[in-house]
Amino acid sequence: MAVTTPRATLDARSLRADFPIFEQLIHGKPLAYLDSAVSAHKPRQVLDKLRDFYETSYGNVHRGVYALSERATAEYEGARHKVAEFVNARTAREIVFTRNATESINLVAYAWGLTNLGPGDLVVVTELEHHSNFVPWQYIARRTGAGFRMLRVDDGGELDLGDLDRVAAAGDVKVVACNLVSNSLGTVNPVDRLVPWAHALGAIVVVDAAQAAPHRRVDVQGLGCDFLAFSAHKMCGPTSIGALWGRLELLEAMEPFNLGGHMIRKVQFEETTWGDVPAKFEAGTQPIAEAVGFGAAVDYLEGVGMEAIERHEHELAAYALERLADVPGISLYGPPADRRAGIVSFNLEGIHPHDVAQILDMGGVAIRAGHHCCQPLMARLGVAATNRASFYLYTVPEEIDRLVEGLHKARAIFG
Ligand code: 7TS
Repeated sequence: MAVTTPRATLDARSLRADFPIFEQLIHGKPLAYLDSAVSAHKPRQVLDKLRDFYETSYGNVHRGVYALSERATAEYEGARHKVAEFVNARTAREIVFTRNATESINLVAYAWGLTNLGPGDLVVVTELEHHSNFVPWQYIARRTGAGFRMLRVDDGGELDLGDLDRVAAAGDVKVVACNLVSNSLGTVNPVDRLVPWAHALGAIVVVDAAQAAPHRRVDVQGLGCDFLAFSAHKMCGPTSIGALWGRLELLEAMEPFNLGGHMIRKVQFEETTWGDVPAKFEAGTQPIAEAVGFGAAVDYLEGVGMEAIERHEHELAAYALERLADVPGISLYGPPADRRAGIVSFNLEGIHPHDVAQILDMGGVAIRAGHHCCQPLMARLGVAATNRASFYLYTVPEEIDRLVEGLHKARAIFG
C-alpha cells in the first residue's frame, strides 16, 4: 500500500495543482470552491487511476478465470483492503462496498433493523443528523413498531449530553445513530461519550462518518462503534461508491439487503443460502472502477496525511469564523472553532441564503445555501435555511477573503 508517513502540515497551494478543476475560470474568475461538504473535487491521481484501470485491467470481478477478470478482481479487492486500513478495520471483510453513505445506512436500517427492532424498542438519532441518518431510522422504527427519539442539541449546535437520561427512560434503546461531524454546523460530536452509554444499554451505535472520513483520522476500533458509513465522492474519490464498515459478527448475523447474483452460496427452487460477508451484501455487478478509484483516493489522502488535513481545515475554520464575525448583520451558527471541523454556517440579516449564494457565484465563489438535508436541525435553530461554506485540503485563506468580500457586496445590493 502506498501510504507515506503523515506530515503535520500541508501546502494547499501546491496541492491545488493536482486538481484540474481549478484550471478554469468561473464567470471570468478563479474558482473559490467552498462546498466540499457536498462533494469534493478529484485529483489527477484518482482520474488517472480510473482511466488506467479501464484501459488496462477492466473486467467484471469474481466472475471469470481469465487474466483480465483476475486482474480486475485483484484491484477491486485491493481497494477494499485500502479502505479497511484507512478506518483501521480488523479485517477487509468488514468493508462492504455500497453506493454511498446513504445506502450504507439504509443497509443497516433494513438488514439489521427489520430483524432486531420491535414494539418497546427505541431508535435514537440526534437533532444534528443529515436526512440520510434520520429518515431511514424514522421509517424502520415505524415499520417495526419501535419508538423514535432525538437527542437534543443546545443553542450552540452541540449535543446536550444531559438529555441522555430522558431518552433512555423512554424505552429499550436498541440503536443510537449519530454523525461524527455535522454537515450543517461542523460540530464534532462526542461519539466517544455516546458509545459507552449506548453499549451499557445494549444498543448498537451507527456512526455516519460522511463528513469525518474525508477530513480527519477515523479509527473504528478506537471509536468502539458497531457500524460506520461514508462516501468516496466527499473524499476525492468517484461518485457512486461508498463503504459500510461493520463488526464482522454483526454482518455475519445479518440478513442480506439486496438480493441477486454473487451474494449467494447455493440457489435451489426450495431455498437459497447466502454467500460469505462481504459478498452477501454485494449483489449484482459492482461499481468496479469506482471502487478502484476509491482506493486511489485513499492513497492520495494518506499521502497528504489525515492529521495535516484536519489541522489545515481547523485553521481555515478559525480564520473564517474570525473574518465572518466582522460582517455586519451576520448570524453564525455552531460551536467555537476548537470544537468544529472545516464547515461554517451563517445567515445575513434580511437576505435569503439563495440570493447570497447567487451573488457569490458571480464572483466565482461556490457555497451551499439551503437546509443541507437537515430540516429537523433547521427547525431547532429556527431558520428555514443557512449559507454554508466548507473547506478541504485544497482550500486557501484567500478564498475565505473572497467569501467575505462577496458578503459585503450582497449587503450592498440587498441590504
Ligand atoms: N451524512 C452526512 C453527514 C452528509 O453530510 C451527507 C451528505 C450524507 C450523509 C449523505 O451522503 P451521500 O454521499 O450518501 O449523499 N451531505 C450533503 C451536504 O452536506 N449537502 O448535500 C449533501
